Amino acid sequence: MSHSTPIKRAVAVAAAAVTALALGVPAAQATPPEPTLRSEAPRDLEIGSAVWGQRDLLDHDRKNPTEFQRILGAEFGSVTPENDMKWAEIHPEPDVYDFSGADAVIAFAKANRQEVRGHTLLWHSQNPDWVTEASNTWTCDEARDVLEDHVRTVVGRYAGEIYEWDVANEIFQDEWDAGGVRLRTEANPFLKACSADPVGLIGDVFRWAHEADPEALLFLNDYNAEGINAKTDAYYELAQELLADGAPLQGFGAQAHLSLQYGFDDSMRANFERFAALGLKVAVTEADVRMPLGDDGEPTTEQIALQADRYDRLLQACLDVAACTSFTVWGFDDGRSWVPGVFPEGYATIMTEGFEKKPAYFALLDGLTDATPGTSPRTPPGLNR
Ligand code: 9MR
Repeated sequence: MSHSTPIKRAVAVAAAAVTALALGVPAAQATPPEPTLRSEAPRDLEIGSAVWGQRDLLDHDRKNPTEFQRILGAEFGSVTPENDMKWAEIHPEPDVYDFSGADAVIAFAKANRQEVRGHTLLWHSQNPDWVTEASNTWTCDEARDVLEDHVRTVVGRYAGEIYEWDVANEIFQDEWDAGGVRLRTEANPFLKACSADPVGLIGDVFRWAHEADPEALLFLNDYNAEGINAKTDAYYELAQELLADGAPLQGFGAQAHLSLQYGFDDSMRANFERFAALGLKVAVTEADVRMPLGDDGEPTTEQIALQADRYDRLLQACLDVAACTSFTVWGFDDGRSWVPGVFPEGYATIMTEGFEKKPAYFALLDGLTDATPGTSPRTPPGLNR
């Protein structure tokens, strides 16, 4: 697969030649800047990666970044804290907030002129023990008070520095879960305490977040939410209900954790379009494409090519829909991917453990290079750029 970027490369070569001439060195010696995902992205689309600040950014030194940090800054215009803003990390005890990991992500983003996607405020997973235990006895009012304090504190701390927030994450069960697609009123401690009116609580979480940071775009976010299916039908209904109720819902995110064991759902573009027709933004929020590997731990040539094709199709679905604001990969290198720890699969990201760019990386680069430059402002005014 080629990774030439004809027009921008030609411009870069010409510019480098002019500079070289001005400096009195032969043009042939001048090296044009390498295109990156962020340099090729249309103006109205952020290309992002997840990063775990607590693990990979605490030692960040602007003048002497690690190889990982250099690539993260060079390739991506947006970062999502992979774990640092989750309850267990940021609010480990009832009266204790630990902002160290999240602050490191924000500081890194500022140093590299990147946007930040906040993740996440209401989720059934990675909650601290004190929340899980208390949820067995909470009244709805008690749960609401705890959640409101958390949302106002966390969103308020980073107000003006987050362009999109995954407010509610994975709040619907899957078709194959007991009881089928319905709100997670058992697994989610807050929805459980307020199971008499979970939609009322969800709407209020959006209201509290909006009051704490009126500039951030507020999203619903889930996996298995790419195409049109029973789960996204449920989200489509919920979105309409929340909007009719005046809740400041502004976006729908499809995580896009794909596996080559399954086919690609071609209804992704249509799914994004129906949410966009409600007036919402859409986003690909956690893309990766995993696969079962052979005994040698290596993918086949066919798998490598198919992975590139899947990344390309995910990106195209976003590029095809004007309301798609961001395309984020869930980590860019296999060495830091969450996948091998959870599935008997791997090779899910766009670079190897040694940061070698895979065909999947070049598929994204080519797709961005060929995309029509956008015309809408990339972010609301006043953000950290
Ligand atoms: O990548 C995250 C991993 O480091 C955590 O251990 C895990 C805990 O559940 O969460 C992972 O990120 C998840 C994201 O927050 C929500 N969508 C699914 C992601 C992969 O599990």
